Amino acid sequence: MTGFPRIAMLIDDIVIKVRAGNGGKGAVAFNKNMRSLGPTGGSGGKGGSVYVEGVLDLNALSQFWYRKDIKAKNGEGGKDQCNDGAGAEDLILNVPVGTVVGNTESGEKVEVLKIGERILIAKGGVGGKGNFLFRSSTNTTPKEFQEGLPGEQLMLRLELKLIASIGIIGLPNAGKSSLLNELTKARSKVASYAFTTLEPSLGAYYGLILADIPGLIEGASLGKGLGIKFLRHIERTKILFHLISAESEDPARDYQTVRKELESYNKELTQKTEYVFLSKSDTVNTRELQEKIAALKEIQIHALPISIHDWNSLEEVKEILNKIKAETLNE
Ligand SMILES: Nc1nc2c(ncn2[C@@H]2O[C@H](COP(=O)(O)OP(=O)(O)OP(=O)(O)O)[C@@H](O)[C@H]2O)c(=O)[nH]1
Ligand SMILES: [Mg+2]
Repeated sequence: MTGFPRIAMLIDDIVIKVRAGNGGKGAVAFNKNMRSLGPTGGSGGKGGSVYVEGVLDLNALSQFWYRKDIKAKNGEGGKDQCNDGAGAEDLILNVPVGTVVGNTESGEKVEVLKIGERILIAKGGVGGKGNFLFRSSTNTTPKEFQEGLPGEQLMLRLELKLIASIGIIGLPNAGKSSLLNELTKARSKVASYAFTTLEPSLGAYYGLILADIPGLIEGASLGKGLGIKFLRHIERTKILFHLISAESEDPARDYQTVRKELESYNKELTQKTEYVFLSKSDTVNTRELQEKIAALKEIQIHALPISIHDWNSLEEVKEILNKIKAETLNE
């Protein structure tokens, strides 16, 4: 089988060469009609520019693994009969939101913060003038024309620094991916075993970005399970949604296990605003649910019971999201 092998690893730091298209060459042509002699060479079209655009797909940078030399098309040359050459299409490179785009030479950096946000990286060259534009009263048969200008070229470093507003964390199998999928259009893999999610995935709730983080277990900070390498993805999120499964024998212990791992990784993670949810609330009866909520209360944790099968509970989560969204907009 040919084609691209699947890249299992998340590409989050890559250097590529980017070249915008050159402007097309201006034409030299003359009218063949004996009654109206004169220059008719059209101008060249503009070269394609290169833009980056923010997308939700965290794996978007992997396209550059096999394609490190990116070039937009050149503008077409001018033609006779005063026809200008066509401009080349711009090239749009999809990068995950949260990508820092740096010029390796000048050190200049810009960050792609929003889905659909487009930033110009390399400008296409302007097309050259054809001889029609060189005509004058003193020069009625100009042979002059211009070459198109070259497109900009640069080396770009693309560095992914996740910028989700909310990180969804918890032990494996707590229902993190299911919740992300319910709240957004994301299709994060869901299954009834631990470590279904191997890479973080993103979803957008009306512009608010949620990150589903692979499950954490005791000892993650020492490298157990998937380890903690993904925690760096929530270093920049402001808010955590911490899910504890209602199926758990000891929800308070589950809560503390995850908090301990966060703390071992970086104390700052424990200072973020945290909303705690007792997930899969439909899997236990009301009495058991109350007991588990009470157990969490004993360690000063107010947990909201939720289930993907309970529409009302999801509405409550959405209310929280709406509130966060309103506050984010006011910042
Ligand atoms: N009954 C019930 N089952 C749920 C609920 N949410 C998730 N599940 C199930 O629980 C299992 C685990 O769900 P996931 O969403 O994959 O859990 P996760 O926390 O993302 O798991 P990892 O990626 O392994 O860390 C799946 O079989 C889901 O169908 C819920 O609210 N109620
Ligand atoms: Mg998952």
